[in-house]
Amino acid sequence: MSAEDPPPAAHRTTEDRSDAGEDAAALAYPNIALVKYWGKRDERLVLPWTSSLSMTLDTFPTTTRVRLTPRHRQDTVTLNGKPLDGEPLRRVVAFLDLVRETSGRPARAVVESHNTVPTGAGLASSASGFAALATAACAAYGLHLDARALSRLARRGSGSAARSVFGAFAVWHAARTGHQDPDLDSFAEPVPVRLDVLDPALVIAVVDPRPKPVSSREAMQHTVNTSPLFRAWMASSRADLVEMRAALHGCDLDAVGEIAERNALGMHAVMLAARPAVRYLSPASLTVLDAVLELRRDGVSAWATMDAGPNVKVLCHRAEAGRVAGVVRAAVTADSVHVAGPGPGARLLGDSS
Ligand code: 2P0
Repeated sequence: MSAEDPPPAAHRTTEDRSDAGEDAAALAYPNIALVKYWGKRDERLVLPWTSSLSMTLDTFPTTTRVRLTPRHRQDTVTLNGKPLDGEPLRRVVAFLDLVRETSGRPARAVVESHNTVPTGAGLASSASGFAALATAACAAYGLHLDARALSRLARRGSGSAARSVFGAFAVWHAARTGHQDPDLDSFAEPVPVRLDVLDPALVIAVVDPRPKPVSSREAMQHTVNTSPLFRAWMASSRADLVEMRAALHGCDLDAVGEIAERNALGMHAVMLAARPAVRYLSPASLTVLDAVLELRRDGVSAWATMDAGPNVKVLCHRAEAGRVAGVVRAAVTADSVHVAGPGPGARLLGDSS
């Protein structure tokens, strides 16, 4: 954060807000889960069956501006200059309705969002999108939330957005079983990691930038409803989280990578077992997985993770990211290959009026 930047939304007080409501802009980065979220136990409240853990990136930010327009009868939402419609618009309006209900301000809004990540290609555009929207909308509607409450709000837009409220490593807690108010109990928080020792990078191989044919929202619910492996997935993912926290605490990149790779493959296995199967991986994804295996045989710490799309992210040391990117480029016709490090949490941008 530079000296000119305003402090994050959560740390601003009423007195130091230069944009005292009505018009605010925010920036947020995507995150990649190393222990995945796949399945909700409550679709309305966006409560996951299992906790998840991710790294927020320093690439592909989303910038979102929210302006209140009390004279308008509808919200207007654009993404990269194009008006949203259908389900994506419905989700943003439902999110704004929640902000209106919480803030007690009924005004409609104009939302302008700019994504630098390919939208809907399993590169976490909804995480950065809803984290930026939550941060900007809170400021525009005059809602003063701390970071935990902001992550709970962002969760209602898109589960993974709860984690993008925070920088570097974050865990998103599933509400504890039997908790009297699970909505209050499901939030993200930072996981302290000595980044200089762990020295993590993710090499992102975009093998196909097109939007996925099935949304993750739809695919995960279909998995919950039909996959006979779902219970086994929950048990193994819960165990993975415990081991992942220990591996991060110990700054052991090989252990972190091993757990992340098996967790991602387990998530794809549980969806492949759904009826009918959900298959996001393509032949190009498997080619990158082979290249990663080859890198490990050559003594390079490289581990793969894949989300709701065919693109592969390879966890490695930053010092070796150039070599890893070169091997991936040589193995597959990738649309592009990027190197990302740990990035910052969501934050308000300076006065946007
Ligand atoms: C994750 N994914 O943990 C997992 C791994 C995709 C694969 O979170 O329905 O867009 O909006 O809560 O957050 C993508 O799902 O789904 C996701 P909703 P979201 O990153």
